[in-house]
Amino acid sequence: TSEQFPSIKRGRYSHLTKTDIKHLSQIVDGRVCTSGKELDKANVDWLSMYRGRSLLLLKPKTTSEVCRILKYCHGQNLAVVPQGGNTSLAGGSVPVFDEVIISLKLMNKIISFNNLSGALVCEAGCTLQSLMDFLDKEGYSMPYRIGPKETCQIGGNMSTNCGGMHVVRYGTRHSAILGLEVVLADGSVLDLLTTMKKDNTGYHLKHLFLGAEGTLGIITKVSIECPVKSPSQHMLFLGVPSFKHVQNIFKKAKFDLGEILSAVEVFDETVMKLINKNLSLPNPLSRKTAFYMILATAGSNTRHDAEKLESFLSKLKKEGAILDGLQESRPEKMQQHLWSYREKIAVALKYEGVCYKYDITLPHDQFYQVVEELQTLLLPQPPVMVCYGHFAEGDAHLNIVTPHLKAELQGKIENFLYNWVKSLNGSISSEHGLGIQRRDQIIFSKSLKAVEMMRKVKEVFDPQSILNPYKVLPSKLDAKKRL
Ligand code: FAD
Ligand code: 2HG
Ligand code: ZN
Repeated sequence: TSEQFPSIKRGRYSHLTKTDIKHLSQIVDGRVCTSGKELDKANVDWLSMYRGRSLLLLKPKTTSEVCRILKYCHGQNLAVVPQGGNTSLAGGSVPVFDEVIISLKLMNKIISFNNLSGALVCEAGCTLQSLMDFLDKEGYSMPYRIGPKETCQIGGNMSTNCGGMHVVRYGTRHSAILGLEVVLADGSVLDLLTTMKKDNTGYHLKHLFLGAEGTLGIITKVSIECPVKSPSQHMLFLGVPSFKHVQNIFKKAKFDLGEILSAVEVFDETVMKLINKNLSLPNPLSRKTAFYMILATAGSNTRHDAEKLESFLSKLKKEGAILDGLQESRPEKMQQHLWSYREKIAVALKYEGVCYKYDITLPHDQFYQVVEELQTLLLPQPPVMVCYGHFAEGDAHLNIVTPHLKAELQGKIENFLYNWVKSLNGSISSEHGLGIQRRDQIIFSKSLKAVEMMRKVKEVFDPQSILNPYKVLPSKLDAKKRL
């Protein structure tokens, strides 16, 4: 069993031999790590919560190399874990035992871009930032934005179906995806790499890989539709007195800013304190408020957008919905300064010690109630608790921060939280996925029938279960226990 997960037994996979290492090294022309810092780093997740014991990291450069790796591992019954930027917040990207790590980092070429349709085709290991930079020069942009853009990769983004800041405008990864090239567990290629937007020929297989967290195949190429870079962009940073006002601002923004609205983010005063303290980013507003909101707009006509924003803001001021605020339209100030307040929250929290992270979808009315409920539950000494997130989608990032791990505290939180989310018909994983961390909790958001169908899908794509084992699907035992 794993030290970290005493209930998980190592699957009946082969143990890596010297012959395996030699063979696999030959496939990737010696681009391997069998010890050292790079391998150590690849064994540990971003939160330093999970540590695997893989003895081999492979760095293929082509689809054909990925095919040969998987064909060999399939034949030898060796388990593997695909790895992108290793920024997963669900422990999905690191081995649980000794799985071979297949890093996509050297598969980082842009293959084509169509300046008329906006279709971008690239290899899975391109970082989000590199694609943003490329598209910027073409007058286009990526349809999503997440904090670790310098490290996360498009293959990882698709595999987690990551959300981020612009879902309100451009939808989830399902909306922009045009096609994928995937290497299946047996080493064969599933070519779904179209650049067409419309194609109803049969089942939409590509969507199965979004959010599959590397359990159904290794994505080697991605084709996505990119929106044009809006010539008129604005950001509002607002100090808001109460959660009731947060809701009103969101509603007004939908009505008044409508088609130009591109982000609706919220965070509470504790988050602001931790940003100020741990990131040396002072409050950009002149007064402290209970909540802060970041709203962004992206349109095509500066004058129209400015008019809309002016009328929107004057209504909010009249109602007392904002106590302070600033508006920014200079691209470099928005990109390099204001977005940092939102994108680096997870980094600011990490300085405080252990973060119990919960990424839950809630009805908008109950978004902040989760903090009040937990504060009461954990009396007389509730730990530091913050809530922030992508308000438009009701995606609440609840973080409970303690200096050290406390299993009893975690048990108490989770016994309440998952049942509460279920009672509200919410989701226990809004955008981060299940990985190893939340796989057994799937049943709080999906029926047993749905889980059974997922297992069947897994069996079709990966009958030997060599791809990222122990992730996403619950252990059969746990599913029964909770019935
Ligand atoms: P990894 O972490 O390496 O892998 C993630 C999963 O995908 C793993 O299961 C892995 O096995 C699999 N995988 C990776 N590459 C491939 C591939 N080519 N083929 C098949 N499977 C693959 N997430 C959000 O949704 N929204 C956010 O706003 C957000 N903000 C974040 C902020 C911070 C500071 C951090 C650390 C994380 C954040 N995340 C967010 C989570 C994370 O960044 C995303 O899940 C991201 O999409 C992961 O990309 P990655 O390349 O790092 O993938
Ligand atoms: C974000 O939106 C990420 O910043 C991280 O999804 C969430 O820290 C978290 O809980
Ligand atoms: Zn998020």
